[in-house]
Amino acid sequence: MSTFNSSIPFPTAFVFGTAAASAQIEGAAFVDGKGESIWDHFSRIPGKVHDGDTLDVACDHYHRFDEDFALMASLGIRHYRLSIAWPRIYPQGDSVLNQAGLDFYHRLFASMARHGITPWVTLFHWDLPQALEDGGGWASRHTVDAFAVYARTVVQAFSGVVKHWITLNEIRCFTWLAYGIGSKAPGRKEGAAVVNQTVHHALLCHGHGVRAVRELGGPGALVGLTDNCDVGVPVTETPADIAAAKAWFLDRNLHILGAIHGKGYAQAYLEREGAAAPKVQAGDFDLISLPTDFLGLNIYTATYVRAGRNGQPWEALSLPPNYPRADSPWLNLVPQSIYWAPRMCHELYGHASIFITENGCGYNDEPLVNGEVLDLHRRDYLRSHLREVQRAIQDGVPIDGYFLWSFIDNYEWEDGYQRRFGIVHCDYQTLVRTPKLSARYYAEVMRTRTIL
Ligand code: GCO
Repeated sequence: MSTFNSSIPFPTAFVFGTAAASAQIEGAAFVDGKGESIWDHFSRIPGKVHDGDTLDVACDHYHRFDEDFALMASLGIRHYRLSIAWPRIYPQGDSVLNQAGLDFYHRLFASMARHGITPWVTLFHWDLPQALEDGGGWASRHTVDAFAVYARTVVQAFSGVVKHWITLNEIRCFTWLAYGIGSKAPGRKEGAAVVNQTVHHALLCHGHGVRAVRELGGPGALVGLTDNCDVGVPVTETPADIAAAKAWFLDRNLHILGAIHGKGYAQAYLEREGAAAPKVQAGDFDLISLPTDFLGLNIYTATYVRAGRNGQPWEALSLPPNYPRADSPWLNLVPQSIYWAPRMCHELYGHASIFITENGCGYNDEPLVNGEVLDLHRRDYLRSHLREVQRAIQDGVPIDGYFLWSFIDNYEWEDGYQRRFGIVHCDYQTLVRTPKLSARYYAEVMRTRTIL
């Protein structure tokens, strides 16, 4: 292992940015012809979302994007990852195009350009048109055909304006958590065969997204997937624990990362799933395994893994109840996650360009006191993770950028507005934005390209 020196600046070309997603910040849920999304629908079912919070207003970014980009620019944020709301473009999923939806994003990208901010655009960040869900949602192959139409429309409309495309955000969350566990919209609780099929359909959409960018994205357009892989961190950074964590990583990610890098599903995955394995049609993997330009990783947490005993290849450890975590119960604090996930992707799949497309932490109740939010916990999270990013770069892992989640407090899915991930505070009554201490801290890191 290298001796790591955190005072070395980040490379000049390293991209610092922030991220958010359409459904979580835009509001204007039924404005200018936008169709209902599965989250608009799900949030109205009693008991599904904390306090029954809806996406109707959110941060009202739809009407305030100019103000938001001015604030971003004032903080020195030059790159912003956003997503396009599919139901604004095709309110019913496919069929009828809503020009007002495209016009909105034209205005938004023009404002970003005026403020000197580069867009990184995710085609799908969970807000599926409800009309498609009514026809079977991600369990139906019709959704794949609809996505292909949507992706081509959007990429063509913004070619020349958008150069960085992300096909899908976190397949696990909108398939397994949404169709298996049921905690996310549409809240279905299906068996393994259906869930595996939703993943397969998502992988096909990823392929359609890549193809759309290649054919219609214009010169220099880049495309990749954003994945929230399961991350294994070796308990000790010794060859035995590293090998165990790597073997665990490979196994846990066979169905998504393994699939996009293969010519079919891995034998180990097919054997494990048996009769529940996805149904694959001829030619599917020609799409799924199309080469991409970068890999996006959303990294928040990890599982500790050590060398196995009694002939086992690994041992994944459970955490003690008082292990430190953010207020999101799943967000155990493991900064080494952001070192090991990119390193393993680089070593196992040969990625030459990796972007951290999300990293951040959620806490409740971050009150404004004398005009300030002293979110020192977030500053510490950010700093400890950036140190691991830098360590990875110094060890030769090709991490080319980092997007902090999130620019502003927003709708945290089933946790509603209770959980705040922003470096900018949003007062949901007045919609006033106030940069937190973490925003000032990050601004200085970006300005000096050094961990302070
Ligand atoms: C995700 C999504 C974001 C979340 C963020 C915090 O990772 O779940 O990409 O939309 O808001 O990650 O949970």
